[in-house]
Amino acid sequence: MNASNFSSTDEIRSAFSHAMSQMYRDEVPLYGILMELVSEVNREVISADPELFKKLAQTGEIHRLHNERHGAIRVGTDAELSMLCRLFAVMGMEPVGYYDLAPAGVPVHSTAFRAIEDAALNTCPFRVFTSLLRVELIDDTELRAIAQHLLCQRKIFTPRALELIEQCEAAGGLSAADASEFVDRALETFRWHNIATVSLDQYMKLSAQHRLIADVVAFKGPHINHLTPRTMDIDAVQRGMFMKGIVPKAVIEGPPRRKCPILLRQTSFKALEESISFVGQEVGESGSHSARFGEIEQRGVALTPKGRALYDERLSVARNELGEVPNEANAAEYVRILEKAFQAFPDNYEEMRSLGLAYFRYFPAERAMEASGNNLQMKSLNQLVDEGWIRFEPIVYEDFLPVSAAGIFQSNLGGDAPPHYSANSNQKKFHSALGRKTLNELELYAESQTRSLRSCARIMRISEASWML
Ligand code: OOG
Ligand code: NI
Repeated sequence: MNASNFSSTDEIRSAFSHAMSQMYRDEVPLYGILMELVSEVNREVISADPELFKKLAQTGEIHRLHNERHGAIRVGTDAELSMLCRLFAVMGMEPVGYYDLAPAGVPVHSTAFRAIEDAALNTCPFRVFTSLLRVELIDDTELRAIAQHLLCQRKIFTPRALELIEQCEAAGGLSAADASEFVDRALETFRWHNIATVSLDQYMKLSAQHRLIADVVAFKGPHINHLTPRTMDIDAVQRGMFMKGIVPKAVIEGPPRRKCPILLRQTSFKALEESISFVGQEVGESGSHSARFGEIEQRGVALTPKGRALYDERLSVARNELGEVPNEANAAEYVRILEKAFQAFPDNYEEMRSLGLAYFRYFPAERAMEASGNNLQMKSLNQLVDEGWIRFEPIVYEDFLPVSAAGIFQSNLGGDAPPHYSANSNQKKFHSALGRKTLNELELYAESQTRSLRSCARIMRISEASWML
């Protein structure tokens, strides 16, 4: 079989994302209700803004608005993580970014599997936030040994999915029929099981260490714990959840509401309490576990290291002023403090661009057609933009934020104050578990920006300008 007979990785990823969405809606009906709310809000925002409608229609995004943007899973061993890496590679998803959540009291480190090419992201931006439990952070040695034993024994992949991964790696792709079978068999890994692999007593002990440890160790596999559609107005969805009787987390994570959105804002409804049968229980007896929730996201422009440092600084100014973790009781106060702290972050694209705070994609403007008669060679990029030769658009942030991710974890793991882990961040260990290095997200945005500048220069016949390097 030659490459042209293979399904494209974009096709496989789209099919997988649809199958996952269908499975999750069937399993968690409340998530279906959230999806309806998100669609309603998106429809309202778009019908009130004809310009936005035109833009979404032009880029084709209008058809993809209702597709989920991300999901999340948690695994327990290096072998599970490295096999997941190979499974996601079949769908054109690579590990991007390294997130250490231990400083925020969550005993995991994580990456996001996602497509990296602009065109692939446009076709299907689906990504999976994937966390590896840091078993070494279980301080009770006996419990740690039990956890390790349980994790080493379980088999989270179906034999057929494993065969198809190998076949894909050897041949360089999968036929349409094999791809469809792969999606079907790969999906099984992420299914919910309402039967635990431990007794209620063991579950309680694991849970007392950290609820997340119980969520990873006590089950057959890494059930998908949430899916996240994109909304055009996250504040409206947050309000709407109250009206529909869905309980949202206390605050929206990330930056405050702005005219020019930056990075990522997220909120979720709280995880459901679900009935579970534990090992050794009599028929009719059961306990419960909460893990699964629904989340929504709104994305803005990707920030440069300088912009990101300013974001981190403003966020910590706000958190320090609040003096405690944002919660139900201080939510309104937190929003006020956050907005005040972010007044020092410019809220227009031109300023963010000229100050080097964010990444942009550059295009030759209409005027560029007259470029050859003009001496553009000596002009700076700012001059070319100011004089209308080149225009620019924000590059959307495709990744995650560790403080926000920790907030999402915490609000779904229940009430207790987060524990303090003194363990160091350990990216090297994560890479060795993964079987490869994670890609640096900042480099990906910078490359995208540079590619767009080079193409402007080519079209406008400018050579060796410092701004295209
Ligand atoms: C992942 C939480 C992080 C996000 O959107 O930041 C996350 C988890 O709960 O497993 O999904
Ligand atoms: Ni999420």
